[in-house]
Amino acid sequence: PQKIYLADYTPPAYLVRHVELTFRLAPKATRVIARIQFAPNPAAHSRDFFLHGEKLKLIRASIDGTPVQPVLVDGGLTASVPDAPFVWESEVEIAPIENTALDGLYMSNGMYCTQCEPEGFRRITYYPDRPDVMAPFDVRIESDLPILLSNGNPVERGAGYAVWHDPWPKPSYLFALVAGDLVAERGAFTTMSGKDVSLAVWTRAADADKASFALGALQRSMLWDEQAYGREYDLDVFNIVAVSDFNSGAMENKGLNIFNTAAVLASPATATDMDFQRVEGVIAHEYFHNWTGNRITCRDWFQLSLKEGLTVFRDQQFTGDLHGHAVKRIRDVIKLHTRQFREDGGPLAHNVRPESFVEISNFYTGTIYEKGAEVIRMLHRLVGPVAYGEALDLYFDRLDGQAATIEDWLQVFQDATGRDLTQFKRWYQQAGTPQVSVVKEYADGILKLTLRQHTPPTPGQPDKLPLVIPVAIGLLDSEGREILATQVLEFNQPEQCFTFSGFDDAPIASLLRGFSAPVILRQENTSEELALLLAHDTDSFNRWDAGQQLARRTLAAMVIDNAPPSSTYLNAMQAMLMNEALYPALRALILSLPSEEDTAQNLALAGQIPDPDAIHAAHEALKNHLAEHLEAVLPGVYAAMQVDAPYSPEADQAGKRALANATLALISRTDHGQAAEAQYAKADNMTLTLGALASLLSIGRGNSQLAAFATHWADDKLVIDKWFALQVTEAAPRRLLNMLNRLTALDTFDWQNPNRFRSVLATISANPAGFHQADGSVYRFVADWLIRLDSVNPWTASRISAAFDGWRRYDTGRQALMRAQIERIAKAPGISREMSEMVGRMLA
Ligand code: B3K
Ligand code: ZN
Repeated sequence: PQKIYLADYTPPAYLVRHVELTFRLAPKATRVIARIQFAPNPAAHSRDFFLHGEKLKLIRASIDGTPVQPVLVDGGLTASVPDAPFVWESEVEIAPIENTALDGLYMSNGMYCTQCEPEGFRRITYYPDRPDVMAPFDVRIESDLPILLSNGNPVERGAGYAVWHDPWPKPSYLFALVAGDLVAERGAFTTMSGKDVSLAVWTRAADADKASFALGALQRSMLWDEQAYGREYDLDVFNIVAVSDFNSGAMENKGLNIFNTAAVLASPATATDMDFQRVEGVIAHEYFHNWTGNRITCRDWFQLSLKEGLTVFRDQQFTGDLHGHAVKRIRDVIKLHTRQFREDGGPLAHNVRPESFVEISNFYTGTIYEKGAEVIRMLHRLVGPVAYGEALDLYFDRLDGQAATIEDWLQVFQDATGRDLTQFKRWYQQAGTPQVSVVKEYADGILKLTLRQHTPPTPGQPDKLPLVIPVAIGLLDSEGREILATQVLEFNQPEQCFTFSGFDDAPIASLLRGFSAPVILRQENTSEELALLLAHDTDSFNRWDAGQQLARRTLAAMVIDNAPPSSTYLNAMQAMLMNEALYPALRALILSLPSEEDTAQNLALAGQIPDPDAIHAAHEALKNHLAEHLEAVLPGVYAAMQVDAPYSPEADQAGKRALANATLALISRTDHGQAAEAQYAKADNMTLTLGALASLLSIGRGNSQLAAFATHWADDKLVIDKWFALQVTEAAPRRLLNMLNRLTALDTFDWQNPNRFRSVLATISANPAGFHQADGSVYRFVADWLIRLDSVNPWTASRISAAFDGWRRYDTGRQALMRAQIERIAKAPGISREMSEMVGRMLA
């Protein structure tokens, strides 16, 4: 397959001044009539006229009203056109009902909907389907379905048709259309300049009771973006539609966001606290794209992080502002560690701004999203919030209505702050997670920290240059009192010393506070120092991190040396758990062990070959030790976390439930599930129900509850997704294959639905010891299903294939077994371009 290079970018030959689309909807034969005003682009290097098009049946085409016979070529068409503005008209036929890839215009449960990002619009009509071609759209939808929606503002509604007008020039990837039998949860928002906006969240009638939270989240997002970024909404309406067949979480189409039901529907009975928070976060994220993504878009797909990194950073700020920054930061860093660090350390590592790709759809990754957000967070920290705000104002002023690049983004920061960002830019150009080692020396009242940075080689990038790494640091005395408040060291050399003076005693350094840079910090702290940081650091993030480091150490020693768990760790956990000054959500996070994936990464970093069985055994053993060590105190903490008030997803209550569930998981290890059974029986919300069920399954019980749960929720797909996923995560590793075979044989395993497929297949990596069964049986199972799904839905299949990206980390036996499966996928007949790029990179 053909690779595309950033360096080969050329401006479009023709610009589009206006687009008019008419849709005559029919499941098997939808007609799309496009009338497009083209004009030669003065900045273009060529006059070649090329329109993308895939899986389209061309009925007719004309230029300035004269019928033409375009030349159909691979991936589109060409035609000879005037060297002056002209009108292109075409009519094509497509079959939404046959579109199982869920890319372009497709049908899901009787409803038409679209997904165009990144390159789905070319499956709707012939068009220059690239983000730097922006145009206003007028859309007419003809259908007897009751609800007909598109981008922009409604213009006209008559029997069997609706007309929409989107005045804001947009790239084709932001086009959207929905037609179906839907009901609305309606609301309103008055913008800061006094404009009234009608809001609606559209669902199937059966889900009407699960839309009000999303509507509120939208209103909170609109207000926050005005207050925090001065960004006002720019249309008369804002529509959100829930669809159950959807490849990703949601899509920011202008004025018409389309959401996976999983990222928009929520009610206390069916959604967990984490689901509520996810819904709010995704609603915010998509809404924030209206400015960072839509008004200012990407010049080309290499710049994807320009909109995604920034918008993730914005949604992180939003959630932090609303519900507390420390907990949000910890959760984000956990995700970064498990998803992005793993990617960055393996064959799929790539730059935040890639320089080449075969299929851009393979780059909706932790690196583009989460590392991209980390890079902006570092910039924010380096320049400070005030300068950041000025730079963003300049960004919106200067680039509104344009398709921009990472260079444009960095330039506004240079212009607003006078700072030279040449070295900082390497964060966009260099893959891999930097490792920072710290040597501390103390003498005569002076603390000297020597920092060294090193980024390991990644595919195609053997040598790395030093990065600008903001290291937030504070110092504590031996009693745990803060003697130096947070300051930021700018660490930009391969090796650099920083000194601090005026101490009576050796201070304890709290480094990388708030996780100030996406690096792996290697420091030789004693366990006592970590325990002190855990107990006293003023930085909540580093308290959590100190607990994780203690856990990592004890887990590593348990795996490698069969050591008993460290009593420092167990005692520190007890003290922490009993500390009522620490809010429950934080205690729950500190009490939770790092994931088995984290332990595997950690061992690999230490030069060990991770043994998934030994890692699993150590995690189980440590949980059992914790359960015994804390046996006397757990019930008291658990009891104190019971909430009497009616359910609310707010942080206070959610934090209590998080700690209730975390303590329940440990209590279940010594009480044979009694407390969990009781919690299950009386729970009136999904958080406690699922927490109880997870506890029961993790100790090999809960079968009757599981059966009752399935019956009770049989009609709710999202809840049944949880039922599938929970059994996969909690299965004993040796029983996983049986479980997988059983689950995928059920009638309810509707494998063409991405959520259902993921609930089983993408959840397997949350059970690493199960996935890595030494006989390779689960590898084979996953590969079989990936090959099967790839033939109908390459996007979702190729995402999940990343489950194999760690294959080189393991013993030669497992390596060979995994490699064999990756090769089998590569050779499977008819494999998609998406999948073939993924497996190719993994084998390279
Ligand atoms: N921009 C979309 C990504 C859709 C990818 C689909 N192939 C969602 C988001 O990041 O907001
Ligand atoms: Zn996004």
